[in-house]
Amino acid sequence: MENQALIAVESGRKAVSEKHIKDYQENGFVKVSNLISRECALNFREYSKNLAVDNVNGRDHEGRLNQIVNVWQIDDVMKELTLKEEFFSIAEQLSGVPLRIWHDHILSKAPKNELATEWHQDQAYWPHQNSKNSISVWIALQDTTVEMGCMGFIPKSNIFDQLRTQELDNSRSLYTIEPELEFMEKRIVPLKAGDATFHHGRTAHRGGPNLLDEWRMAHVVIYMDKCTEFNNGSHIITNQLIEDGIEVPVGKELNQTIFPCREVLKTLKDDLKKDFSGKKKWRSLYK
Ligand SMILES: O=C(O)CCC(=O)C(=O)O
Repeated sequence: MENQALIAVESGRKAVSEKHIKDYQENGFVKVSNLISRECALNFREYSKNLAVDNVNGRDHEGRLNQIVNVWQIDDVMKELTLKEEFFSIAEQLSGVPLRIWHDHILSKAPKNELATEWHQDQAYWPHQNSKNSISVWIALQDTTVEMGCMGFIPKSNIFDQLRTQELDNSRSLYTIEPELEFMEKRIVPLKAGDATFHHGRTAHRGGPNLLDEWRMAHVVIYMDKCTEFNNGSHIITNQLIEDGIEVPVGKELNQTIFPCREVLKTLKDDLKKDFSGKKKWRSLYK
């Protein structure tokens, strides 16, 4: 993508209010309106849609969701969005701890895709220990209504912090694992283009079916605690690092270059060009 014109990331906001922080701390998720401008969101929508449609290697989760992982390492345009410092700062304001980027992903749902991404928590899929505050920002790249497959959340479900992984194609999987969750309130959160939700790694959520004729495009950046350690679990991101010959010691901090904390963000872009030149491949596997 060397000659690709960059898309300016116009931040709608640089900080969140005390109310956002309180809501997030209470419920395990919060909606943040106007995280980026509408125009910026729509520009990224077109760009990322072309990547998703062209991406034959993007993982298709039994037809329900197409996912391109770590796109920021292989595409300079998307990197501008993923590395936006304001998102990082807001994630730290909400979680209240220093963080690192775990990975990003483009999550797209094809038109007339009637399959939901069923209720699940993210954390159980990750090879992490010592990470109690992981947080994802899910940015709507177009107006994302219920009909288009917006996200839904179970407030306070992050109190269940020991659950095993759930099946994304089974609407009852989460409830089978923790029956109490079936009776807890569900909140469906339609978003306008440029709005976002931030959710905790243990907050149960679901992406609805896309009943419309348009692609549903979202860009997601996941942050983990800065002190997160590798627990030797199998995961596409760490498996790939190991395959690339990078050391990932068990029980030690995940502090490799691709997991930047905020202090190194500014210097990162040039370093990454060096580190990843010649290694442009699509990496895509869920969670
Ligand atoms: O976009 C979706 O439909 C699901 C998103 C999701 O599961 C996530 O961001 O963790």
